[in-house]
Amino acid sequence: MNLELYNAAYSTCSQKVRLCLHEKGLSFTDRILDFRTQEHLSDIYLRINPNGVVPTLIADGRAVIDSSVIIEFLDEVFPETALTPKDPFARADMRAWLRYIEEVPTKAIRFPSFQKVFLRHFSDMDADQFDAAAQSRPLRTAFYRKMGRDGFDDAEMDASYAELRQTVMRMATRLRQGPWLCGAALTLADYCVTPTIDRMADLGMASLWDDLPEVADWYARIQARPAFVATFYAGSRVSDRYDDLQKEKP
Ligand SMILES: N[C@@H](CCC(=O)N[C@@H](CS)C(=O)NCC(=O)O)C(=O)O
Repeated sequence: MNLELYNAAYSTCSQKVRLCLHEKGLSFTDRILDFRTQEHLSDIYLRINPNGVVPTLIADGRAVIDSSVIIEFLDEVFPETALTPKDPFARADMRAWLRYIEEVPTKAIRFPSFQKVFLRHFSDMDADQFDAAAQSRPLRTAFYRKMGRDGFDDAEMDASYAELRQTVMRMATRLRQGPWLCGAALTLADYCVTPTIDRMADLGMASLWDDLPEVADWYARIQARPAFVATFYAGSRVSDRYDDLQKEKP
């Protein structure tokens, strides 16, 4: 099957898919979209992905969108190196993790990512330019408006930290039985949350799991995998691109 991945180097949702592609040893054409020139909001891309976000997988010419859908699709089409348990109860457990990860940490990590990194590209805009930028995002207009040109308030940031803390605490509880989130085998759930954990580390937030050695150990084991090394190539972390974040690096 011919695979092309529209993605961005440092997009956490793209990293989820790259992790699975590399874990399965699948080759793909890497189609990098430039957020700064808003390639992901161009008419041509919106026809492929009406949400105006990355990633999009093109498999034999057909588009598959949404990172969690894409990783399940890949695991169904390429079941060798299975990343989904066979037992229906274990599958349900893994899917519950996928939903939780989408609903809680994936949303929560956007707050520190935008506050510390991406906000700077919007803070110099005038009100009309900013409103146009917000409106042009099919899925994110409300999120951008909430952020505004001044960033999120303390209550919004505190709520996102609380959700990220809840995530690592839940992970630690599971990893005590481990070695992976869903038990004996690495699954899609581990790779679904990996980019969020890596982004936290990159933004200097690894102290959120200082008291959770299970999470630190899991992250070290994930980082040692060839798929991780291939996914997080030089230039794929925000601290690689923004000099002021260098000091936050672990
Ligand atoms: N539910 C979607 C969300 C994708 C998403 O939010 N992608 C971000 C990058 S991680 C994006 O493209 N943002 C574009 C923007 O903010 O304009 C998925 O998992 O694929």
